[in-house]
Amino acid sequence: MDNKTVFSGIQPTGELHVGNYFGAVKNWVRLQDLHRCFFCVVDMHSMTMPYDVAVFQKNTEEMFVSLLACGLDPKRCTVFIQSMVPQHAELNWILSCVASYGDLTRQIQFKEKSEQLAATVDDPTSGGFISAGLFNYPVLQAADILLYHGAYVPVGRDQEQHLELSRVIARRFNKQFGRDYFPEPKVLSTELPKLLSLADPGKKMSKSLGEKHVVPLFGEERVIRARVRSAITDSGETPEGELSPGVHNLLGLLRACDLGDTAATFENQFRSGDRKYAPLKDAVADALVALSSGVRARRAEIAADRDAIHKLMHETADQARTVAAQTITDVRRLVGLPQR
Ligand code: AQP
Repeated sequence: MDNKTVFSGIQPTGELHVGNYFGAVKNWVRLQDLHRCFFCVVDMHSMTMPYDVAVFQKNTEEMFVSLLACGLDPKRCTVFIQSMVPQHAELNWILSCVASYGDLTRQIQFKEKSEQLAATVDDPTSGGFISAGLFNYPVLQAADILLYHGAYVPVGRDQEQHLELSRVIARRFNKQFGRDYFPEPKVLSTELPKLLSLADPGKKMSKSLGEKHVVPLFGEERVIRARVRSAITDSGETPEGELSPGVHNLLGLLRACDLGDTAATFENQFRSGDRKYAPLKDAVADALVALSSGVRARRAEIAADRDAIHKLMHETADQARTVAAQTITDVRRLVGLPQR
């Protein structure tokens, strides 16, 4: 274990899908023995899109439990809920005054999500409303990371642009306030940094695309098998000797499930023109069902003791708050705010 800090977060916008798992969470489990790690359920980030209060509260707790079920161990890392550590919001404001408006306007996620919201103008609930919070999202993300002096941030490819902005913000803060106070955080990628939707391999697997586009990590066996069986494998345009994006995606899933030899055998068959889609889909479905049944059993065990979960949520937030409070004391001094 070295003294570098790892920070990463996940939104409680719904159930964990295998893209989240292979793009981020699997790496978190590995890293907890290598570095000082903070992993966070970023509930304040989820407030940037329209939501239902009761569902949101339930999802936040469920995401906390799901991360424990995936193998995050509170004895080896700090796994906590963002809004229970108020220093995230405080540093967010201070860094909002360091981040550039122009940089924020160039963030692809803001463009995509605001377009998505603008298209809901006829929806009586959302009415096309786009919050300032959605625009400011990457600043809060920079605050999350820098509050713990995060040096490494294990995320999927979709977050790389935000991470670059966190680096710019850290650099500008250091320059403006005359010290190398914050490290410039670096991305740590997994072997599967961008899992594509099985239903549309032209797009990233993403909850907001709709149910059929995701394979839920804790899904029931029949759901997982049905989603894999209906995966788009070939549009009939793949030249001899090449792999279609759908097949490439399924092979990536096999490799991520530690079945590299099986993936290599299928790859050779496909490249030689022997394109048998059903056995490939069966192999992927079997691997995902095996993964899912293990974490499902573990989640059920943890979820059975709600009092223990609530106690743990408070204990881990206390640990995070101790570190965060020290950073805020330093930052307030550096930027010229009075000490409390
Ligand atoms: N398809 C993916 N492949 C690899 N990594 C992915 N991640 C997300 N999708 C993929 C990574 O998962 C972590 C948590 O991401 P998040 O909290 O931003 O999750 P999300 O935004 O809820 O994921 P979705 O499904 O894409 O949601 P929507 O549709 O709401 O945006 C991050 O490290 C992310 O990179």
